[in-house]
Amino acid sequence: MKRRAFLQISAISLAACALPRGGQPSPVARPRPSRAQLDWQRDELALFLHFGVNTFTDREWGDGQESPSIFDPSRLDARQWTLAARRAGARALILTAKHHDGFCLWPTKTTQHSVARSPWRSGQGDVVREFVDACRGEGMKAGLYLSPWDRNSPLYGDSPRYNDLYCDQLTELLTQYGPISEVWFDGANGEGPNGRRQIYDWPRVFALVRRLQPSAVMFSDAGPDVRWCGNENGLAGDPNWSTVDPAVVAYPGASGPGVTAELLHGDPAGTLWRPAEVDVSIRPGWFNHQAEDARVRSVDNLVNLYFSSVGRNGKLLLNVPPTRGGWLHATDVERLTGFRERLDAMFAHDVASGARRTWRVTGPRSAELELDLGRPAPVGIVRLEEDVTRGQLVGRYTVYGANDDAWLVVSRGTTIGYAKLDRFTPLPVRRLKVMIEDALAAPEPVTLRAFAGD
Ligand code: FUL
Repeated sequence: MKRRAFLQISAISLAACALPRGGQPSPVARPRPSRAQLDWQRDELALFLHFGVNTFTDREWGDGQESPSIFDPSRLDARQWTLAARRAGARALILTAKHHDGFCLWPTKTTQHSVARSPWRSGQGDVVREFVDACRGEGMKAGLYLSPWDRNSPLYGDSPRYNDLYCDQLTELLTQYGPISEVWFDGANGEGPNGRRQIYDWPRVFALVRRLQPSAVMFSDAGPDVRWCGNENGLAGDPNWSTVDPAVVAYPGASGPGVTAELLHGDPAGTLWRPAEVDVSIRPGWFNHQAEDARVRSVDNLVNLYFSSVGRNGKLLLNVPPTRGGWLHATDVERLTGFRERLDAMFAHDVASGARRTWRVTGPRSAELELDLGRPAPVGIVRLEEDVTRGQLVGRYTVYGANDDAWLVVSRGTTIGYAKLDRFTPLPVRRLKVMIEDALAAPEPVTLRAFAGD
């Protein structure tokens, strides 16, 4: 278990500050996504870039004692990262500006433990700058990870002073590099050099990000905007509600009964919109290790990840770590390209696009959508969607297909939300029907797309 408990400063004040920009829903109003949450989810795929001193020491967690002199990528090429991201069909990238070892990839004024003390670009380089410039050049969104746990800082564990330093680092990152689309607060934590645990001031941190980058979403176990899905295996929950009860995961790193279930499944009665982000690596580790070059996920495996994340109402954050040279490994790039080609082929032709659609309300919490395709077509994948701008309602459904007469069950499911993908043995159908058997309230019309599958 990589995640360890953060200490909270005040769960109550955090819950208060964690309200979405849309405001607190009244008991009758359904939680709905903010503009930023909606845009974030519609991007479907973002690439994660773990890069830093661990890349050079071959470790996953540095201890903060690494010399900046080891950071020396021979041919760092952030354009190659963003081109690969484009080929993968991603619309955003997130870079580890600082991991737990405390080494800063930008020339910060807050510590000497940074690229400014490295031989790379004679100490004049700035990885964050090259990263955001490359993102903008390619029309991609840029996000940043700033580890709260800092194993280098002598102030870590001296809570007020470290909180000041952490906020200063955030301020640099969020004021000097233009729009930042996502700020990622990792959940790992440890003891400071003085033997005391750091008590984070989350309300202050969240308020600072909101003020400096009002359009950014913030990720952590406890949001406030998007939540961790509860595992690093690429699996969103089933069911997966985009709403949560903020009291169950009241602050980042919270542990206790129900936390994992809440992260995985959300809560249909939850009062806040906080959709799940599914972070997973293309390799066994988060950082690049040459020894893992033959263990890069296959195209099939990546496609499965898409189904178990985006296809379960989540957003996929796929980690592709740069090498010591400072570029993405050819194998990783080849898999990313193959992944997108496979998805593009799979979803190229919606056989239900011209279908006649009939929507029937069948009860206070049930309804059905029937599609007449006009002629038989092979179907092996269905993509269901709710209009999440109006919230999330569906809790149980069954999809049927019929060729001549009898309806056959092709898939059953729980939640739908932004997207639900079901795969089954392809069969020829002329009609399709989705029966919504249980919803939180009167169901709103859903969308059904159908594809042949492979
Ligand atoms: C974890 C960290 O400890 C890993 O190193 C990695 O950054 C992952 C995304 O989050 O909590």
